[in-house]
Amino acid sequence: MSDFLKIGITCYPTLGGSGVVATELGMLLAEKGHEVHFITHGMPFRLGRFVKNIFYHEVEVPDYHVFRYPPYDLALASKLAQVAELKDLDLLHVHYAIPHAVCAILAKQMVGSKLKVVTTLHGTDITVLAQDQSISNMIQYAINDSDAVTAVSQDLIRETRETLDIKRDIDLIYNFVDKRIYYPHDVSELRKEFAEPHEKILIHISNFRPVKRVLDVVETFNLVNQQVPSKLMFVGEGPELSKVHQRVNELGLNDRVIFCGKQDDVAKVISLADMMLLPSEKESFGLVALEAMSCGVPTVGSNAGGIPELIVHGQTGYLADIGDVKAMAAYAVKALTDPKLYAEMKAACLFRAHHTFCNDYMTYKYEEIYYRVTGKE
Ligand code: U5P
Repeated sequence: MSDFLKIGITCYPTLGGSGVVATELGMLLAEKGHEVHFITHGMPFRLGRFVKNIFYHEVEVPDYHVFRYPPYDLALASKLAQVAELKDLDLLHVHYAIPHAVCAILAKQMVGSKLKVVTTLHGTDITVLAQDQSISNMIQYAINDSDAVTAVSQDLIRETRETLDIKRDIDLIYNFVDKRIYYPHDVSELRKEFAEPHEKILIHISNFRPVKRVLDVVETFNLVNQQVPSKLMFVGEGPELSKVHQRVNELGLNDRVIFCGKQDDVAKVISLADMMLLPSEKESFGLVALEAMSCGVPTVGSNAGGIPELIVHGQTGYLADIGDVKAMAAYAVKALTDPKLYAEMKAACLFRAHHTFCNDYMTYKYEEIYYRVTGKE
């Protein structure tokens, strides 16, 4: 592979696994010499710094009084076509079918078929939107008419095929983390601010939406704390946060639970912890569990969606049925009270994250798809 490509990337720029992975992929592709154009409605979270080969084009949405709803989708399609022509892009890699793949297909129709469209499915557009009859035919069209489609877990591919009438191949490319950022940071001094030496630290990071089952995190922690003195760190914000505050209060755990709010330097925060809790009801991949794994922190999670593809039960963490907080707590206690087992799990986490979910390999897999659809070499 030698030709450098000109790649447009569109993602949701705010917090969330898809935007994080899209941004990291763009940065890795730019480092390899490709020209990467982010075309989004806001600066992607984590893009911030100036990097050679990376360009940012903001989508501005017209807001004339005649529009009852400002036409973001059309503004995006128009911008994608403009940037594709101006910069002679080879392809658009869009994260999420709705609306991004639809907009990219429209842009391709405006620019000409030389422009290719690669769509990555991250979950919500299948697990939530595709169930909605008012929009499912559009998602199906976007998937069937992209030049290539990837999904972040085998489970998501299965669900996509079960939910929609899909006639094409879908490539599996797991999410990844940059191992130069996600590794066990030395936080021994900082840790003293949060926990006594004999205490363990459990952590949960999410957008606190109902699917994350954040109250299960509290219940699991409560059971663990009764056997192993511990602290719980919550990172992120979202709709269920107030319920968490209330439950923590009811259980008298205020001095044991730390609400960190949204954080940027997640690798450092995770390195403070001994165990990640991810009891989600639905999770197409579970990026925070991989981030934890890459920092040498095992996860106790639910047996939902793509989580079992990520966590090897008994080796890099434990899996329990959705809502089974007793089992989750028992697994956490088992690992936290057996230093030999814990050390083995930590080593297994680092090995699996840095080999199976290696950023170099996943970037290479995306490049392979780009070369396949463009016919370049
Ligand atoms: N995230 C942050 N800061 C926060 C909360 C979440 O950086 O305060 C990141 C996680 O580290 C992860 C993504 O990369 O957002 C959420 O992934 P997911 O839950 O959508 O899989």
